[in-house]
Amino acid sequence: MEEIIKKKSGFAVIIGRSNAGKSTLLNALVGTKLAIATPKPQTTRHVIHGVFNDNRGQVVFVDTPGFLTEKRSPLTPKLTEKIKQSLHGVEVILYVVDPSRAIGQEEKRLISLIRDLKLPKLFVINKIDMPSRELPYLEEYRALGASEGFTITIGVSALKHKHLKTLLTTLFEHLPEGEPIYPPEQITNIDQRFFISELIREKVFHTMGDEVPYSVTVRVEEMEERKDGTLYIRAVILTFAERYKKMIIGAHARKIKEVGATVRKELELINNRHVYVDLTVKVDTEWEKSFE
Ligand SMILES: Nc1nc2c(ncn2[C@@H]2O[C@H](COP(=O)(O)OP(=O)(O)OP(=O)(O)O)[C@@H](O)[C@H]2O)c(=O)[nH]1
Ligand SMILES: [Mg+2]
Repeated sequence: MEEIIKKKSGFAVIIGRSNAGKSTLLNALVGTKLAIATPKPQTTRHVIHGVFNDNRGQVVFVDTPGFLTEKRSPLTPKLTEKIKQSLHGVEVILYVVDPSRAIGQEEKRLISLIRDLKLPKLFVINKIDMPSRELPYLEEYRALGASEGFTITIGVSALKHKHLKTLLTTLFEHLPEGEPIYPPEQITNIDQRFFISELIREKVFHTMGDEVPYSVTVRVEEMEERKDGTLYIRAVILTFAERYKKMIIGAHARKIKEVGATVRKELELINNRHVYVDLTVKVDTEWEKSFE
């Protein structure tokens, strides 16, 4: 009789301070861009699932907002709540750290959030592709991982896809046997409209650099497939002050055109069809309060 090898499955939540590279890691592990990544803190605002399948089974990676103690906006407590909720019902914790930054209170508070959870906890030191002179805290992080009772410490580069296979192997070792959670053809919980609004937000950050506030949100108001096959998208970028609106639009609408063009190019590559992106910028002081 043929031996039946039981497959494994489970949720692996990715947590860490803002900017540690969690979303970059999710995308790299799943092999598709699902979550946007920018140098801005608190880029991720929603819990995003990314599914990995192979003959060993299925891992559902859960990307979470970055942990930030500094209260920058009404969003911070809401995002912290999302992080806490995302820790329920998971099988493994991937705790991601950035060794180019000092450990600090924030790290300690985040670790204390997971200290009592009886789960395998992988201490993932990201960004090891950076030159060693830019990683002065590497040894301190290794010591932290060891002293805090993490199951194992792994150094990776999400950006350069280094040691991700090792990470996956370790993960599967710590997952229970089980049936897949998502059907094989589905790789995420997010829909196209949400992804497009996130992509626009990412390009706003990339185009603006440091001058734009991180407090920008995007609403896709119309998404339609035209008869000629073109995907037509109309979206509004919301920000909270007139001066930021001006900045996002730019002189002679240069900035906003650049955002539109990069979004269009990326969507055309993904969808393999013509895309038309119509963007406007509006001032809305209230959106953060109604954020859920
Ligand atoms: N050099 C290097 N940079 C990385 C790596 N992973 C992520 N980054 C960069 O770090 C920045 C933050 O990456 P994100 O993936 O957005 O980080 P995050 O933890 O999801 O951030 P939040 O969603 O704000 O919490 C981006 O500029 C990434 O390009 C890595 O392995 N090496
Ligand atoms: Mg993120």
